[in-house]
Amino acid sequence: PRNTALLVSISLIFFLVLVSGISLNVLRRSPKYEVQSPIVYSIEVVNEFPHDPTAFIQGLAYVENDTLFESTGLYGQSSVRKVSLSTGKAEVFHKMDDSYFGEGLTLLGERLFQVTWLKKTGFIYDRDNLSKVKEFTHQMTDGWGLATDGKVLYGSDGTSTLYQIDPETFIVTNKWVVRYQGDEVHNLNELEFINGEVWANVWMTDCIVRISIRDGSVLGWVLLPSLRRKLLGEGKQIDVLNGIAWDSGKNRLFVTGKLWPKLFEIKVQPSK
Ligand code: DDQ
Ligand code: CA
Repeated sequence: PRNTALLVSISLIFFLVLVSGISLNVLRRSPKYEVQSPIVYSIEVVNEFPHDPTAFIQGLAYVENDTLFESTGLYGQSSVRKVSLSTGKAEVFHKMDDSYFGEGLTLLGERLFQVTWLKKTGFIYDRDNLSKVKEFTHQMTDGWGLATDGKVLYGSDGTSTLYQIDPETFIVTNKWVVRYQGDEVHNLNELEFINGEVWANVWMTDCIVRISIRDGSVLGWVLLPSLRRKLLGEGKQIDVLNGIAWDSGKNRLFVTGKLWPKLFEIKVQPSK
């Protein structure tokens, strides 16, 4: 009986050592944050278009026929515009009420959706004449960026959260905290839905972050410092990079910024 007790205790200790060894190993192999290896992309300018240097761009969307929709900010100067790509001129112009600061804008079906800074009020416009059709209230903490996959809306509010929003009820149907190697990516601003990903300008940086809507993880960083530098080098009085638009028909990517006299068509490639 003494031998049996000894044998049982020895096997028990052996078993415990084995189990803890295995679990330690497992722990070591699964760190708290999955180590991601997002790709860094650089850009190449393939086309330059003239752009209104007085437009404080807060929302940008491409639709079809070389036509863009733009939302501009600043109190007293906020607007929604239907703009010709080649001339940069507004073909249709809607001046917003002076108490609103225009922000993200996107076209879903026949309706243009826009959010506004420091207010939870958004607007829906007719895509042809830009007349106001409706007002809505959203559930984000603020209105910054807006995009769509053709079914639902995606929104940002300057935090690290990306929201999925029902375009009929404006209820938040999903949300993700955007993280890069465990750290939150704050200041998510103008958005664009591109091939299943959401791309976001990070406010006050020359970076666009590519976000997975599977889990909010960062799929890549697009670095664009060359654009703002080029314009500053030309002595232009400009603000930050802001505005991404995707032409899904011709796979063209457009970017511009606040008070930028140009809109660029760019290609992105993994940087070496
Ligand atoms: N947001 O784009 C980050 C959401 C808002 C930016 C608001 C910047 C106001 C600047 C006012 C400058 C006056 C020339
Ligand atoms: Ca956009």
